[in-house]
Formats: sequence, C-alpha cells, structure tokens
Amino acid sequence: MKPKQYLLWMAAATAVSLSFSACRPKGAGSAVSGNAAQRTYVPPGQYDEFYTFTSGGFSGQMSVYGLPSGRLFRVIPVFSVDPEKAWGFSEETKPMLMTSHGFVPWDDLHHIESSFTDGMPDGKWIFANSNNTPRLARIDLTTYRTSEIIEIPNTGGNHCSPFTTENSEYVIAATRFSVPPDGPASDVPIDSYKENFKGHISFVSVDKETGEFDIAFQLKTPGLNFDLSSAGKGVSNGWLFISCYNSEQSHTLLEVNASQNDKDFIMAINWKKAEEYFKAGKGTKQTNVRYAHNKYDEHTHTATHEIKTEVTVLDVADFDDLAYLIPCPKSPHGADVSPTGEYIVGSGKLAALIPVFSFEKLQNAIGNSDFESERYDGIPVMKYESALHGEVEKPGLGPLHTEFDDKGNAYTSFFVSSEVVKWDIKTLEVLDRQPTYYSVGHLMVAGGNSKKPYGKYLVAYNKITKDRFLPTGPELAHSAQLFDISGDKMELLLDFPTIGEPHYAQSLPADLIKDKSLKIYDINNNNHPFKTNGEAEARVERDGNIVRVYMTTIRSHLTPDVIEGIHQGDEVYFHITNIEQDWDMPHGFAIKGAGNSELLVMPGETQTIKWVPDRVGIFPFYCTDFCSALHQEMSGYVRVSPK
Ligand code: CUK
Ligand code: CUA
Repeated sequence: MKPKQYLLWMAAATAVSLSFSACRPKGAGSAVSGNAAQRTYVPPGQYDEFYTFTSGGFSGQMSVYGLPSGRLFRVIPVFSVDPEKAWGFSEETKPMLMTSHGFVPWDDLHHIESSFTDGMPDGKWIFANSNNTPRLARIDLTTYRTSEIIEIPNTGGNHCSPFTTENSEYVIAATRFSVPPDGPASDVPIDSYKENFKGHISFVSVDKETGEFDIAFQLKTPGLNFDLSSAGKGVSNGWLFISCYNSEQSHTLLEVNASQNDKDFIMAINWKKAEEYFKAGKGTKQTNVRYAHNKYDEHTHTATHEIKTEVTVLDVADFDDLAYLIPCPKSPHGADVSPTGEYIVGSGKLAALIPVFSFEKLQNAIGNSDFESERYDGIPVMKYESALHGEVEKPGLGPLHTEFDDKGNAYTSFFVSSEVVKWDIKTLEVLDRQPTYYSVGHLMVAGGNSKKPYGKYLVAYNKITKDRFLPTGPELAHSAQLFDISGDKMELLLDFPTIGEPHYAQSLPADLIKDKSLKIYDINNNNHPFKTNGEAEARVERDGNIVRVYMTTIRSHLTPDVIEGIHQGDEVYFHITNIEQDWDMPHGFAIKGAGNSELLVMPGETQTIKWVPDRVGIFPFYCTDFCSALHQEMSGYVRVSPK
C-alpha cells in the first residue's frame, strides 16, 4: 500500500466507521510452520493438552475444543435450546430458560470465564454471560451442564460480563446499554438520557462450595456504556477495571454524537471498599425489580425457576473512594490486567496506540488526590499522564483485546489491520506481528488472563473467514487460528472452524479436567418425583386427562412398550428413567408427532417429555441413541383412541 493510501486508510479507520473489511492483508499465503502437522497431531487414543471452553456467540451455546488438535468435543447448551440434549425441550430443563419476560430460549453468549482460586483456573465452574436479555450462567465441570442462570436487573445488554475476581468471590456483570432503573418511573423520553439513564454494575457472589449465585449488590453509575472489564489480581486484587465508551452520554450512538470525545474512560473500582460499604448496610434496597433465578438440581434432576424482587444499590457518586475514571483513547474495548496485576491495558478501537496504565501510579495519584479539577458526574477523573505507564506506539489498527504469556509478553488483537501483535509489557516494545485471516476479534492465550499463564498456545478468533474454507453457503464457519507462541516469533499451526461466533475462551490443562471427579448419576440418589426404580415399577397412571407413563430404559428395551387407553387431547408425560449401571450409557426417546424433540437420559437419571396427541392412531416410539446390537429393537407403540 502506498503511503498516501495508507494515510487515507488510517483516517477512514480511525475516524469514520468500523466497517473495515476492505482493509485486509492481501494474499493468504500465510507462513504456516513447516512441521505444523506434527505439532497439532494428536495420535489416536491420546489426549489433547488443553480443553478450551469457547463461547458460541449468537448460537447461545458453549463448545469444548481440544488444543492443539482443534477437535470439537462437546457443545454445551446454555442460553439456547438444544435438541441433542433436549435442553429447553424436556420438562426438567425448561425452567432454566425462564426470565422475567417469560421463556427466552435464545441469547448471545458472549464471554467465558473460568472460576479461579488464587488467580488460577480451578476447574470447578465456567461462567458465561448473555448479552441480550441480561443473564449470567454457571456451568458445572462435574456434569458439563448449565447448573444455574441468574437474570440481571436494571440493565440492558449484559456485555461487560462475566469477569471474575481472583478467588471467584464475585462474577461481575456491567451493563452495555445504560437504561433508566427498572420500575414504572422508567417510562421517560429517550432524549432525557443524561438525566435518567444510569449504568449498573452487578456483583454476583459465588458460594465457595456449591457455586451458587446471588446478586450481592449493584453499583449505580452515570449513564456510560460499559464494554469489557477485568478484575485486578496480585497487587491490584480488590480492584476492577472497566472500559467505558459514550462518555458523551448520547442517547444515539451515531458517531457524530457518541464518538466525539478524544478520550473515553477506564473506570477503576475499589470493589473491596464497595463490599465493605455493602456489608455495613450502606446503599438502598430497590424493591421494584424482577429477575429470574433458575437452578438445576442434580438430585431431583429438575430445574426450578424463581422470580426475585429486591436488590441493594449503592450509588458511586455517594462515596468518595469507590470509583475513579482514567481517560483512555478512544472508544476503549478491552481492559486487560497483566498477570502480576501491575498493568492495565486499554484498547481504544479508534486509537492508533495502546495505553498501558500502572496500578502503582494510579494508587499514588489517588493518594495525592492528583485529579483533574472537574469531576465527571461526581466521579474523580485522573490525569491521563499520572496513571500512565506508557504507550505502545504504532502497534496496528483497531486494537481490541490483550492477553499475556508466561514470559512477560502481551498479545493484542487488531481488528482493522487483521493481526496479532506481541509486545513487551515493561518496555512496550513491539516484538512480533502475525497476520490473521481475517479481522481477529478476541484472542486467547492458554491461561492468558490468570496469574500464571500457561503460555504455549494462542488462538485468534476471527470475524471474517473469506477464503480459508470453501463456501458452504453465504455464511462460512468463523475460523480460529492456532499459534505456537513458545518461541520468539509466533508460528501459525492450524485453522479450525468454530460454532457460532466465539468471543472469548478459556483453556484448561487436560490434567485439571482429568482430575475432576465427573458426576456419575446414581439411581439411589435420584430424587426425581416421577422416577421409576426398576422395570417392576414401570406403569401408566391416569389422573383426569393427565397421563403419566413411568418408563424405564435399559439395553435393549423400553418398559412398558405397549401402551393403550390414551385418548386424543390427553396430556401425556413420559417420565423416562435410565436404569443402566454403566455410567456412560445414555438412551434416547422420541415419539411420532411430539414436536418437542427427543430426550437423552443419562444412567441413573429421569427426564420427561410432554405430549398431547392430536389425533387417533398408533404412534411408535423408540430409543434415538444407538446403544447396543438390539438398539433398533428398543421401541414400542402407543394407541390413541377418540376422546
Ligand atoms: S467483544 Cu467480541 S470481539 Cu462482544 Cu468480547 Cu471484543
Ligand atoms: Cu437405547 Cu438405543
């Protein structure tokens, strides 16, 4: 590209728009490492080194990939229905997708974060947020199922989430769209934004033993848009750093209104202080909220859905020492904290540099009240220089996210110039850059957000696939690219397709997963109200027009397998109990005309399908999961007679 063209490109990229797809590096002849095949090959019967929990974006799911192979092992439904696992179809799982708006069986699963102990992934839970109807989920790594979902009140767009503190004391959820607080008073003109629209940051506590969520408290802030955040760790443990855009507090995000200021902010929050105030009874109880809290019980094998109506809110402007604003150029996206906790990296999407802030300088400035003379809606504003460690100069265009390795290096993704750039955290010197195909969004280093990154691998999650795979229709699978980062230069090893749009991921070492005791369901601990203990108990019971079929499943029969006395319009529940002794021998169940999908029932578990037959006739049912040589024989008939 000629210099003049480049300048035009810069101008276009930094000032005008975010549709940069024309500015991709040319030529897909990327430098794949010569022995890449060997380095990503996992021989038959051997395991991958890392298991990577990957967000599925608008698919609403999470998936588990192996590294370095890029093999897909599992799709875990979280905020969307999934017929393969009957998630959101079985009567037991439907309550998990209930919200204060009713049944919402889809969402935009954005970010993933593992639970931490002392700043390291502990392999207990994976947290995920939903961006649209604001929710947080907890996935249990003994069951690989979503165990809990909590809705977040007073928010719209739960993008800045689920960032986790050093010992998983809290999962943080901050609103992307500021909105008037919930309740009847929220019926206000949209152009009264500055007056009425507020940001809320939720602190969702996590029970150390069970992992159970609770919204401990919320912080109310000026009407900023919160984008991303990281909890402090090490020296900065107890703090939280959140990138904010739209410091103009414009009610429309047209660039002429919302991207005017040269700098937006990173908000630094002393969450330990906030917790102290909350525990001392500060803040107000807001009682006009409504939010869902859903839990899956592994003993009854059934989810419960509850609506809660109360939350404690602390207004940051009421306290002098809770929140500070650090100016950050321009429309910052990621706010990422280095492994030691000393440095906070801002990534202004429209900035041509990367500002790196120093926690120590920040503390000194706070200690000396070295602030700008004017506050921002009551919040002290730091002087840019007094918090700045330094700037990475000319790193690339459109910085988004930064991760870290085990050797003092940072890696930043650049959407516009479509590359990953490696730089030294202390000297801020750019050390290497590699193109990505194309337009990388998030990137992930194994353990790259922990106190001791595992390093070794980096995955770039690209937004645009273009020529990497043959078109399979106009939408191509988003491509992930695996780099080996153990040497001085990053080496591209592998392209692999992903499900939905991965925004973030967390790699856990295979050993950590392996050592976790997998939950194996024991029928003796099964407290499902409609379980069947054995074939002798299998039966059909009628109560008015409600029919319950207590059915067992074991290789190779379903009991009962001949069912008569059902009438058109009856409400029929098939409660299927899998009475296998082998832990990994699920059976499926489906019946003609029952549109609410199949079931997949684990050994020791009971699951239910509801069916209202709409006509007279004979309806076959069968096991959907090929389970033995006599799998095709696992079937039966229901006879439906007139009303
Ligand atoms: S965001 Cu996806 S590229 Cu919605 Cu985490 Cu930055
Ligand atoms: Cu059971 Cu197929």
